[in-house]
Amino acid sequence: MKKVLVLVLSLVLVLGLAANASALTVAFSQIGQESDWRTANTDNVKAAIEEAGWELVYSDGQQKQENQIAALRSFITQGVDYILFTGVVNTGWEEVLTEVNDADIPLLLLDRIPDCADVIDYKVAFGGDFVEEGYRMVKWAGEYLKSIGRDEEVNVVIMEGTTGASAQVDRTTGNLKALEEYPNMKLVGQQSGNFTRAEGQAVMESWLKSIDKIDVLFAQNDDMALGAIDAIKAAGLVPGQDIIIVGCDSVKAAFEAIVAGDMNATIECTPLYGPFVIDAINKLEAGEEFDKTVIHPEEGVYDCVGGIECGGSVAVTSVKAADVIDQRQY
Ligand code: GYE
Repeated sequence: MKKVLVLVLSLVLVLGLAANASALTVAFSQIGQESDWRTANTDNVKAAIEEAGWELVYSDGQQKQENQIAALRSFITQGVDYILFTGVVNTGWEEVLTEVNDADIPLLLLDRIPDCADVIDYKVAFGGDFVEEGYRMVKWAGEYLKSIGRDEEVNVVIMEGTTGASAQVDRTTGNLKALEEYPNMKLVGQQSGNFTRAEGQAVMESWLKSIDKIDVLFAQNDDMALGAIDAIKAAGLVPGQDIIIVGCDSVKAAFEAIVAGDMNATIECTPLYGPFVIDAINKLEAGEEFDKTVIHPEEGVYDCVGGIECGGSVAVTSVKAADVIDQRQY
């Protein structure tokens, strides 16, 4: 009887130790929930961590840098094993990320890479090629206009994301680079809609009052495009026809708008970072080497017609949204 008891207790102890060794605590400082892309990104990373059996400490920054700084400091106090970080803007992180380094907590940068990345220590940075995405937005419209025989001068507006976020800075760079190749596109408005539907709608409302004629809207994310569509309809115009609308992200709501004829195209930017995070942490745990900077190759462009060649550094031909809408999960 005594022997059995000793055996059972030893087993409990061994299992307990094993469980403890694998139970990592992973903290995630996320920007907020400003868009469908962000929601998909949060859900995907959270689910992957939970599936791996690790503990998640999640903090929603509600679009405020000071909230994110406070969250990072609290992660340090809690002594978490890993920190995942996406910064709402590019600047102002050096002090707190140095504190993370001093606490010896491995840092993984997701999505937006802060300006101080060259002076702080991080294990891996994973993001999209935002310049390429911005380039494709304009190139798609330029080639689409050509394909429907519209070679007259057109007025275009750029609705930018959160000012100072790498997705805004780089998509703007890509937008302007491609505009140089299409002299028939005249830039008549450029303003931030903060990556949200509500601000996208408000910016479009004010443009429709102050600009005589808008032919093309480049919205640096789909949520702003969807907000703008509401404003265009409210002004008695037909979105997708009177104003050609190109978004970015390729969320399901944009596919639906394209299928409904309200929007014309959206550029892919994947939010699905979960598998990458798990792989990176497993490799770090095993002491394996891997690439420090991973830029995700953006795959698709989805639109109302299909067959438009609109790649920049990588060739890509658009696919009709109606043909793939059922496969889109988010
Ligand atoms: O496009 C937008 C989100 O940083 C790539 O942020 C991300 C962008 C995405 O709010 O919808």
